[in-house]
Parts: sequence; structure tokens; C-alpha cells
Amino acid sequence: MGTRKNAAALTAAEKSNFVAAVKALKAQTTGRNYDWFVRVHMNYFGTVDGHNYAHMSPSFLPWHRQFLLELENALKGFNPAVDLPYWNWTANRSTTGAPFTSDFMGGNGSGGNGSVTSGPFAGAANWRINVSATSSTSLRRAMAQRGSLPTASDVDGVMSVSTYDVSPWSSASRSGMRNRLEGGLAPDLHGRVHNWIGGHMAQIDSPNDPVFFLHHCNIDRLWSRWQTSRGFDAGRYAPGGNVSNVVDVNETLAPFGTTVSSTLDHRGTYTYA
Ligand SMILES: [Cu+2]
Repeated sequence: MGTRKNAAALTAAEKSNFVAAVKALKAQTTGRNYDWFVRVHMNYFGTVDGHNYAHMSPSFLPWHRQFLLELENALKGFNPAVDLPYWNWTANRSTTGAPFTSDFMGGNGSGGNGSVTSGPFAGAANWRINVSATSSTSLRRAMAQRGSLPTASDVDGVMSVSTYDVSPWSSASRSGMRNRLEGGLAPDLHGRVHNWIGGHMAQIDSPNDPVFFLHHCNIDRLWSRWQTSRGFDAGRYAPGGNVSNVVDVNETLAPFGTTVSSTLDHRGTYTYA
């Protein structure tokens, strides 16, 4: 059983182990390597076979939960002690503090939307962008230029919404927790953070930036917090069935082959510290 920790609380060894495993997955040349995860996120950004599996739909949360779990398992193949850390952006709000330190995620891009200049992912020689919506071969960030990070009271407001999701089950849903957490509805906890980092994080190939996984781990932690107070059972997901083109609780999350219901209770696989 894994324990996912706050990135700001990791030891030096935990940080270097995580970076080493991520780089080993990037260097893997076959199978589900790092770039496979980038490609899957790009391919599933919009509609596939009539379903919005990954974004702007109820299955945004279970799809990304499974996406993270499969990457975490791949990292554990290199070092079983590695767990995904989460970035709590309500507490760590600086472009130079955790997790953006030179021993972990590295810092900002240079200039307006330039290449990251510090840390293990700076420059194409250290971290080459191979699968992308744009032509840059080095990781780019443009931090703190677009919008602001959500606050703890923004989070509390979303956590207080008891309905998981509502029709039309999209970015047009006018109430429900999921759309407020994902970003179609204020206060938009998830999308704002992508835009605040900018660069690759603001594109459909956002997993090219390893901080993607720390951000989504925090989104998953917030869903887990919501589930902790309301239940991990299938009845706390919606829709329960028979909505065409929407992934209901018993349907399969492509391309993973797991059902939504199998992702709901993660407590036998990992917990949050
Ligand atoms: Cu995202």
C-alpha cells in the first residue's frame, strides 16, 4: 500500500528517488514509457468513440485517477518505494518554493514563455519533449502570468457541494462538485492551475511537465477528501447509468480497461498523508 505525501514534506532522498524513476520511465524505449502517457492524454483530450472520457465529463476524476495509478505503478517498476507526491497549491504558492526547487521540479521558464532553466528537467538534453502539440523540444513554463492559484476557501466551497455531477454532464453543467473542481464552473480548481503554470502545462500535452502529476495528485486527493465525508461507494458517482455518450459508473474507462466503479475506493491501493 502506498502513501502519497505532500511534495513540500519529502526528504531529499524521496525527491531524488522520484526524479530518478521519472527519468528512467522517460528513457524506457518500449511499452508504456513516459511519452506513452503524454500521447494517451493528448489522444483522450477530446471525444473518442463518442465519449468524453478524460475531460469535461463526470469521468474526468476516475479517468485521471487511473491514469495516475498506472504511471505510479510504472515508476514503482524502477523503485518500489516511490509514491506520487501531491502539490498543495493552496499552501505552496511561490514560483520558487516547493515543489519548484532545483532539486525537484525546477523553476520557471525564462522570459515570457521560455524554457525551464533550473532543475532536473531543464533543457532538451536533460528532458526532451518528443510528443507535443508544439515544436519546442525543451520544457516550457510561464508561471504566475495567467490568473491566480485557487485558495483554501475556494477548495472548501467546492468540497461543500454534495452532488457529484449533473446533466448535461459536461463543461456546461451549472451545478455539481465535478465541474467546479475540473474547471467549467467557478472557482475552477483544476484548470486555473494549468494556466497559472503555463507553457506545456497549458497545452493538451501537459503531462510533458512532470508537475502535471503532482497537480493531478492534489486534484485526486481533493476528490478523495470529498469521498471521505460522503462515501466511496458507487452511489456517490453520477450518472448511475443509461446516459448515452457519458461514461456511467458501470462503463469502462478507455484505454485502461477498468470500470469507473473499480476506481472509486482507492483506499486498498494508496492513501493520502
Ligand atoms: Cu489537468
